[in-house]
Amino acid sequence: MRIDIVSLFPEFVTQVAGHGVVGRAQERGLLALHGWNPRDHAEGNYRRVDDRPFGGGPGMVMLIDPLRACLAAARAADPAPAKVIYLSPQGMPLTQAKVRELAGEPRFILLCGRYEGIDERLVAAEVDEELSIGDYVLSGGELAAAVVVDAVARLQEGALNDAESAAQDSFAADGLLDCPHYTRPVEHELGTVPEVLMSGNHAGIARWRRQQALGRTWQRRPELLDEAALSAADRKLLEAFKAENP
Ligand code: 9D3
Repeated sequence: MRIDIVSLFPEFVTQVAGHGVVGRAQERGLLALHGWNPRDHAEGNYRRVDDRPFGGGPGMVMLIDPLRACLAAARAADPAPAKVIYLSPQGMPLTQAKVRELAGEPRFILLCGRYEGIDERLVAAEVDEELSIGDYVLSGGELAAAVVVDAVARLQEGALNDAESAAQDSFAADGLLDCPHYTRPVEHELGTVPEVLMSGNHAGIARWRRQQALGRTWQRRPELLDEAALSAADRKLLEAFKAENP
């Protein structure tokens, strides 16, 4: 998959994506990132990329033309058609379902705004989708773009190790929070490890983990349970958890 990043700080995104799973995906040829800077497509000695908002008010707005030229250059670098995704606080919230959808595309372009945002005419003419990563204020779209790249890269076939893939299968798929994890030592000043995890009873361990996942989701993110497809066995485990943790 190919992802083009249009940003005043494209290296910011490509650098973040140089480490860990995403870096490995690039080394394995599963992901190619390309940064594009609208400043390189701006005219004049000052290479302006922004101007004051019509109607007044604080902040600056990104100019249409440098962004349009930059998007055209990014598009032309590869013959495959590419959706343009604008990261903005006004976008629909990014979800794992959206991440899965994007992970199946051969390529797409991430458009990052700075200042107050982008001239709305450029958005109307060039943007296919607008995405937010949550209800808090960032200084620009770059961190959000890095989030999209990370989440999408790890879903590319072969990006995760076997162990990482197995963990992905059992949990992330069903929309529940994860169970708690423990490692050595068994006895520690901060406490001991739940008995069941050392029992060797694999069915018992699986049941405990499922119950913890259900219970913690109920405690911390009850709205996620509305969307989760719970079996009759899940409901019993959750009721037992509730009884023990009122
Ligand atoms: C209320 C006036 N502005 C804040 C001083 C609005 C505003 C403009 C630009 C708020 C944030 C931004 C920059 N943010 C993004 O480009 C952004 C973002 C975010 O801030 N939160 C969550 N997801 C995203 S995706 C892009």
